[in-house]
Amino acid sequence: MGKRITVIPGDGIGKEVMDAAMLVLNKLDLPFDYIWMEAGDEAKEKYGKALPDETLEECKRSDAVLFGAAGETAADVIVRLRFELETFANIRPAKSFKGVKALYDNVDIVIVRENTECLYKGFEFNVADGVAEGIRVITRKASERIARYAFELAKREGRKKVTALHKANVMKKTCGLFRDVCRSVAKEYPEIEFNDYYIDAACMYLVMDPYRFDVIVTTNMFGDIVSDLAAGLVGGLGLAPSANVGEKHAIFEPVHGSAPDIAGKGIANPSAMILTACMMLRHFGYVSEAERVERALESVIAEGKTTPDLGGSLKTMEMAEEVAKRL
Ligand code: GGG
Repeated sequence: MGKRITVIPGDGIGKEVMDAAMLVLNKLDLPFDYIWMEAGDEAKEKYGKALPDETLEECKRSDAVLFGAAGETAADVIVRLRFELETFANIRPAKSFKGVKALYDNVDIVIVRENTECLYKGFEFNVADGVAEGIRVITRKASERIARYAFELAKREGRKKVTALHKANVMKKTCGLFRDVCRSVAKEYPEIEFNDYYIDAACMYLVMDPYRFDVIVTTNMFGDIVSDLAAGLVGGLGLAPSANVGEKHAIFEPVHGSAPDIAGKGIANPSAMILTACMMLRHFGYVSEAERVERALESVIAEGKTTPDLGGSLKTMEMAEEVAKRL
């Protein structure tokens, strides 16, 4: 069945990597209608709103959103979109690629980040001169939903272990609730090993011994931070895709932001965006198409035909063309 996909390139390198991913997607014979919409810093300049109403409406109408990056307006665009579309699970794989110089080989971790609450809810207030407060919201309902999602993902993907990350010794109420709910959901999945760590200790373990992790489940802000760390283990944000999934909607976005330091130079690594498009293909059941693109990208990377962040000398579109040529 045909799918309606809202494409939002956004800001900075978001536009560059989106063009690259579309070059690859257009090589496949897919029944997709792409509706290009605006959001982000530039949209705010133009329309006074980082997420214009027409863009939000189109996202709600679509079967999926393919998103590039937002700059300073990330909270008003991507974080808001996740709330509006109730995409409660943010899936962020960190996987090694042959030919990429990284701290470790054969890392294969999936981070399942709760996407609808925590400090990212945006409940922040200036309460007095020089005093700002933020409210951290953690609920049993959302914690149960994300914990169950993590275990179901582990089952579906044949993974063996789920690790919950929290800081329940300090944030006794919020993290305490999250940890307890994860422990209790774990009992429903005796076939899957479960443990939990404090987030700080987990960061050290990730750097020293990433092989002790398989599926990680954690709250919104910790998930954001730990997924950049995990991306760093396998070669950087240029290789880190993600999917935001809910009951009705899905948003696919690379983990990286708009990268103003390299925007406009044509050197952004398109891999994260291409892998993100593959997550969308899998979501719609186009598994063999996703595998074809992933194999093509893997061979391009293994041959060193990459952008400078991975040691190559290709431009963004040249790397995408290498992938497209192999399909
Ligand atoms: N750390 C990479 C980055 O800048 N990502 C964009 C961003 O901050 N997105 C907000 C989020 O993922 O919550």
